[in-house]
Amino acid sequence: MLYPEMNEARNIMDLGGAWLFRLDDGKHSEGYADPAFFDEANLMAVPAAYNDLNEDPAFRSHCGWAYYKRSFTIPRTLASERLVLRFDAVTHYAKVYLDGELVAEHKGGFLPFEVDATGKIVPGRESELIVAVSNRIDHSTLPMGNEEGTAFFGSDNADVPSVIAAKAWRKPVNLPNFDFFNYAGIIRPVRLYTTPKEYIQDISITTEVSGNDGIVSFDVETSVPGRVSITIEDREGKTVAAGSDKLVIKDAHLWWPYPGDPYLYKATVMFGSDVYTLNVGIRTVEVNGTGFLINGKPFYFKGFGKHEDSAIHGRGFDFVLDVKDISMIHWMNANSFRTSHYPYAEEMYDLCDREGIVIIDETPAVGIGGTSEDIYKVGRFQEHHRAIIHDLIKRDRNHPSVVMWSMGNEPDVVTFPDSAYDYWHSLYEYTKTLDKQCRPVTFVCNQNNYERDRITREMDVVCINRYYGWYNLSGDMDAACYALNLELDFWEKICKPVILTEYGADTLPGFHLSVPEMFSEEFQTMYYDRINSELDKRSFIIGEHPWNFADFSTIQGPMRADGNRKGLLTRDRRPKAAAHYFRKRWGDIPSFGYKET
Ligand code: GCB
Repeated sequence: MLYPEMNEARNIMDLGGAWLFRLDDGKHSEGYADPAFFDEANLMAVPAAYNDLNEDPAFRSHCGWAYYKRSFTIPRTLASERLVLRFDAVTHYAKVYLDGELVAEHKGGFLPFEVDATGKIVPGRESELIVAVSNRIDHSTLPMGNEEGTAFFGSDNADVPSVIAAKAWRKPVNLPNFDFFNYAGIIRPVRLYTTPKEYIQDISITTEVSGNDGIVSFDVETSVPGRVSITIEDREGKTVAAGSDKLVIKDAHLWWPYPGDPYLYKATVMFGSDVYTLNVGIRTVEVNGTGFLINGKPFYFKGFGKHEDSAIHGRGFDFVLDVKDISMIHWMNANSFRTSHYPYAEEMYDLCDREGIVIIDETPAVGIGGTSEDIYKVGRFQEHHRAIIHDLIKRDRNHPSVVMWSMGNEPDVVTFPDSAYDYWHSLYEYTKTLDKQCRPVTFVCNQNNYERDRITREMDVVCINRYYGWYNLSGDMDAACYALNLELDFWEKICKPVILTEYGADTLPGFHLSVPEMFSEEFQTMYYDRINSELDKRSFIIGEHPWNFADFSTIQGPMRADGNRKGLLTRDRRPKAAAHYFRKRWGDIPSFGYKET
């Protein structure tokens, strides 16, 4: 799906701002509110997660539908245009009503959807837009919520009669099977954009390198058959290639990750009176033995697992924060991150293309499990998961920064290993069919019985989250390193590239100790230094992603004091001591050829 663009053929109107808003009162469970329902409404910022924008505790703990409303009128001068209403992300389920008519329903909180509103929105006449949003999570949603009555962090004393009774008595609650706050609402921009009546529907590009030349192949879908013409300009604005599908750029500049030059060409696609421009980065990606090659050279991932998370905005789109995060990524001499645990706002991918930051692009399939039954049999998420992978690749396939797809994070793959194998193997094969650029495909596995897990080893790159020294062997870094090495001996025999996609220690900024114990800044730095020394001895380890880039909000519970504190940065992006440690370490580690023998 193409990102909305303003150019000589297309216009954009932003529908962000202060909308009317009301949490469901229990009488509109189907997700529809009549306009009179808004008589007692609050004001709500769009885009934003609604949870932290009101001091009524119901906003944070809400479970179910919430309603947004606004009116708008667009200029009469747009009468001859095609009009498209686009939502970049509504978390997790949306019903959209235009002047009382249901015009769209969308499941999944982190990918865009749009409605052709030509004829429904009449230029010069006021339109009323109501959006019903559900934040419900269960075994049919991704991320997944528990249905057996226990939240991620809390055993709830399962066999105590009074606790059982209280759980049955309380009003419905979301029980996330994942460790980030379930922020909800219209979290990304809402826009109305125009195209000519005959228009460019979609564009997919693939890039190859042949000798010194770059070959860029375009697959352009149009609303009606017709001739497409394409030009490519270099950074100076000089046309370097022209054609209709396969364009050759002589002596091409390749796109290189930071600190190399992330060179971008500008492609302009023309069809009738429609025009769409996009950045094109020419680079190759492949796995070879235990190497991950970008432009034929072995790349070393230095970076993080991240979240879209900040004070007040929650998970709401925040361009200021994204620019700051890119700056901090550069400051720490990092070169990559994983979009843990859901696709991020498209603006971030655009920044990464321009800044040379490499992305592992992850779906919101987190928390698959958490039940004593076989989740692959009792769950109702399978079709949805496929649809998400399909839509994710359609959205992000043209970004040179995206070098690998992650189908999900930490599913249960050991309780029912055969079901897990069948499920993930077929999903892997499906994902492979969708990407013409043939990027590597993976999923990220948790600390489990790696001998029993049959599927992680089948991924193109083995991505493992490990907390030796934190959740197990807590504080004992000698034992932690011993255990880690036993496991790494196992992975060495698998002969695949391995990335440590998570490892970390909760740390309270400003808590200092002379003897490094857990939660102190000294422990966090020592923990990383000890683990990294082991990683450095293994040539098949091709990346290190500490967990997490910054502290972030989670559900309340006995394991979390003011959220997850494993950030190298605080939630407001101030460095802890470990951030300085990594800045120095990564300054000394090249992005390419670090472990070449
Ligand atoms: C994990 C999860 C991540 C958590 C992290 C933790 O394995 O992938 O979502 O936040 O552990 O800190 O417990």
